[in-house]
Amino acid sequence: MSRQSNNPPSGIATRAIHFGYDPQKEHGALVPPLHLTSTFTFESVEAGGEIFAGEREGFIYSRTGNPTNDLLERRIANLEGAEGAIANASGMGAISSLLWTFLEPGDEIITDLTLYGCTFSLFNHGFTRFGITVTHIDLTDPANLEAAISSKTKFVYFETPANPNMRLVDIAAMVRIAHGAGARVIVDNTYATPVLTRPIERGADFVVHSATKYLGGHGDLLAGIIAGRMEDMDAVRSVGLKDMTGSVISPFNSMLILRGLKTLELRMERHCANAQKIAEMLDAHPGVETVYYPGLATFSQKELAQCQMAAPGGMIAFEARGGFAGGARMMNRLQLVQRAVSLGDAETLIQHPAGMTHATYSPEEREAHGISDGLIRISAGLENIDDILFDLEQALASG
Ligand code: 4LM
Repeated sequence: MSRQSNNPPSGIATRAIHFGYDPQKEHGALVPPLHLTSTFTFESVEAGGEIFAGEREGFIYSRTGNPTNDLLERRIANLEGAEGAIANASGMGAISSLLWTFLEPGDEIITDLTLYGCTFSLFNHGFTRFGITVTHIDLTDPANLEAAISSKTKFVYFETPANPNMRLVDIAAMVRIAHGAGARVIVDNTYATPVLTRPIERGADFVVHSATKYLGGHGDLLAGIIAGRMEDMDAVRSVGLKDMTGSVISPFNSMLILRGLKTLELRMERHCANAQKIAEMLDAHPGVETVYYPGLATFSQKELAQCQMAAPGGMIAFEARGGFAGGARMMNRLQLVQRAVSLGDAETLIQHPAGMTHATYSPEEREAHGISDGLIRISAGLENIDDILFDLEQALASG
């Protein structure tokens, strides 16, 4: 790699590998050390008091900060183009820590029709018990937000692409309308990752992630991320995370995510290439009714995908002929593709949202929120594409 010495590294893979770590400050260790400690010692009572009071730099206890977690947070903030980030024990922990910090009785959250099942449950079965209004509208049309937003709206919250049906939401349009009405925008960027979409660069106030998925990338941990402005991150760390959820990440998992990030861009390239081929095969297959993938010419929001995503992503949704029964028969015949929830792993995964990840919706809610009973979701893995296609085709062929 040749570059001028006064030109800082700017590529996303380079930053995912190097940002925020100087080996010379850690005995020359190429790989950052893992600080597996719950608490930190103070050189004196006075020094401890000063660190607690924020008058002196230093770590106190790993619920409020840990050097390994801190490196992960700074690195992900850098990749997202955010001032700061906070790592959490899970994606649900991140969403809860963020929202519990700011929501008050009487506030409204406006959100899209489609959300991951447990986020839907947190909003509709959790927050609504505490005097918070959750309004679901179709955010794929910005005019709907324009019509619904009011002075009570504190947050506009959405996933893009949405789990599981791949609806896209125009981040810049949401930001323009929300900010005009004094509301702030939270984007769940789990499906896209900062390699494909950087919501904060499009004006969003917060990004959340299930880092369990592509960021970790190996299916061996649970984690979540919140990214945004530093003053908001300070508030979340000292209120929502520290006192309300306590959903702090283990430094061990931070280390695994730091390792995963080194290959994030490479992995996304392969996830996207494999997903494109899978989507094209399904689209042409007589055993398949409809395929939802932003890289297909038939995708209804293809233009938005091209403007907002660097590539169409690694997730696909489809409906098999014969509805749920047809889909289930096909899924049960798979040999290589694994029947499992979660996504973003090396292994290609397949699951049935209505019965699994989105079983938190009632059947009526699923119908109203665009999650059909026959929908099947694939997370394209990193295997050789011919092997994935062979397995899917043999499972579809038997009818
Ligand atoms: C799944 N998803 O879909 P933790 N945001 C999005 C998600 O997809 C998820 C979370 C948050 C799945 C889990 C079983 C868009 C999770 C929640 O699972 O708490 O890390 O993230 O298969």
